[in-house]
Amino acid sequence: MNITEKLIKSHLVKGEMVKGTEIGLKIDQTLTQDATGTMAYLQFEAMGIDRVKTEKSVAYIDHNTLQSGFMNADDHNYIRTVCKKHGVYYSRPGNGICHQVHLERFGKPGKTLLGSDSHTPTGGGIGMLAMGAGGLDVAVAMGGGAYNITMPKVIKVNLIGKLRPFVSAKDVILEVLRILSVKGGVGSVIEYGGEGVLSLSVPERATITNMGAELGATTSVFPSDEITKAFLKAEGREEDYVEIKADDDATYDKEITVDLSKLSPLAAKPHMPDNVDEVKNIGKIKIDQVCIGSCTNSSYLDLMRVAAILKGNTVAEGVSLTVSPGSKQVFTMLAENGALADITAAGARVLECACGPCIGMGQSPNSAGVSLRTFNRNFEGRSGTKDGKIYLVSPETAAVSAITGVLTDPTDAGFEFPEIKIPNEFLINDNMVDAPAPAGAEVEVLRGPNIKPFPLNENLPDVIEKKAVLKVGDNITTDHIMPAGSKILPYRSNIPHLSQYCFEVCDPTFPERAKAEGGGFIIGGANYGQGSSREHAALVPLYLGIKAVMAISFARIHAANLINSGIMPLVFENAADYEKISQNDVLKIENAREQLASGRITVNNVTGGFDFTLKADFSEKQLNMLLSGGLINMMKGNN
Ligand code: MIC
Ligand code: SF4
Repeated sequence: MNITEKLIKSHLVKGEMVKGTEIGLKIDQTLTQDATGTMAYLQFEAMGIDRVKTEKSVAYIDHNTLQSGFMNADDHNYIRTVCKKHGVYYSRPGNGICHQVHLERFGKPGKTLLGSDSHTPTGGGIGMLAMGAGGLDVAVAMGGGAYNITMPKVIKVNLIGKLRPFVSAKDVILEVLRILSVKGGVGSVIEYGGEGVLSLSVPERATITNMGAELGATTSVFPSDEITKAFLKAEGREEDYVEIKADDDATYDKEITVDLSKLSPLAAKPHMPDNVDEVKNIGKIKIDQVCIGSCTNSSYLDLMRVAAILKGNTVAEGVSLTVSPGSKQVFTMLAENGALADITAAGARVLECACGPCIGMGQSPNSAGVSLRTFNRNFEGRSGTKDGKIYLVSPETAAVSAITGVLTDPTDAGFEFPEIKIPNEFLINDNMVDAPAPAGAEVEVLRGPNIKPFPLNENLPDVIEKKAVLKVGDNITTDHIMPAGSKILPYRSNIPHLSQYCFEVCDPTFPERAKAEGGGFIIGGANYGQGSSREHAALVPLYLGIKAVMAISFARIHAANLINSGIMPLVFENAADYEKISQNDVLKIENAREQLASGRITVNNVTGGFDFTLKADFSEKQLNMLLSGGLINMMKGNN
């Protein structure tokens, strides 16, 4: 067996390990963050379960840390108290980004982790089966329920050779994205192997599994080996180590080889993470901003290299450099060993340990500004500046370029390569993680006025005749559907307010039009809903009356979120039909319930005067959810 199969086998509670069929997995650990957590805990409360049933559940506060109003602080108080009551550990604001902290302090090889954030696969860096999901699925897992996925294919990335100085883990995942594209991982787990694995430390492996989310993969995983053991030991958790490796005769559905020694510094150009080219080929373009940090590249190793490059230099005139350490552990270690002083002396603007600019919480670039970021996503508008040009690069490329003022290949810029080792002991201080109250203790849950009830759907009607209120193209991200950023993110627990911004990047008139039409259908291209796990990209369309999304294909987490909300994700049987439908066409589905159950839906385009068919390939549970108008309705027994 390969690693993926071993991890699935040891957690299988439903179905059989037959590719393409639905399986249920036992979830050992969960994590939430504050932008998806409020909704997840409201849903957990709605289930009426007293205490979480997982081995460890942790709530992190890392996204909504700009507090320009009462909203975020209210949400944090709610999450803090609801966690205390129900058995969830609470990582306070300032303690760091969920994925970085979870890797350092809580993740365990061989365990499953479900997180209400798409970059949860970071845990694959230590041999976990770590997956992103919508908040409702995480709530179910906290209540002891299984998590359902399609039994994935396994793609092996065979790493050979060793990285050259100034070429790093970010360049590895950018190369994999260049080869496989943002759709290339759909339905698959990306498993890393080969002798090259041995030259990569845990933080480097975690950079790679983290950004595997951009491949659309179910998750990514590395073996758990001596390097994992050394990392856990340095975190004071050697007892959490177990070895996990693929059998010698393990088989894979596909194999690709990446020769680490042949890689050069790469960059993902605007506006997609797979729009990858060599830094050298892109040329020395003038830059306005450099942002170093995010759950992809904010480890001790990353920031020590950055500090060494910056030491004794000055950030170029006209360039703004920000550095956000991934965790309190990283931040404190940099402060204690003096590296922080090298960073600030060079002129960097040091931000708190949080997502920050990655999710548009401040630091939007200037108009048409060029920003180099060590993050994982460069979708249009995500930075907060619609015409901002975001390039995703390694910390080494970012730091060197911040000094030169132009995009610079760090391998031949005359800098000395900083040899940084993973320390034998990290600085351990969990004083910012609050333990839950004992079971049965009286805890008052605080709820601010920003927390509004979440919308519920109705049973699927038998006849639906509505307009195609919006038609969009390929690779629509959840950042298009439900943007984030500093103005909108504070309203994650207020769906009516959020709804005003739905599809703002594509068509700001959409919310008003959808409301005026009493809802309707969305027509999408390939890979609809890629990117984040935010279930708000389903809850808001539900609030606006969307009944189905008809697309050429869907991203995994978003499709699951739509089903959980009772919105049908339907796939064109003949992709060419996508072209034939125009925005505002009236579409009619008759016998919707019966057709849905049959797995195939014929739709009449009333305006165009033709029929077309859609695949409705759902498991029994998914079918029930759609008929009932979503998971919560199904649990309540509505049908
Ligand atoms: C992201 O990187 O897009 C986020 C913000 O972390 C999201 C979660 C969210 O929208 O709250 C994700 O990756 O799932
Ligand atoms: Fe936060 Fe960015 Fe990571 Fe999402 S991708 S969890 S916003 S740092």
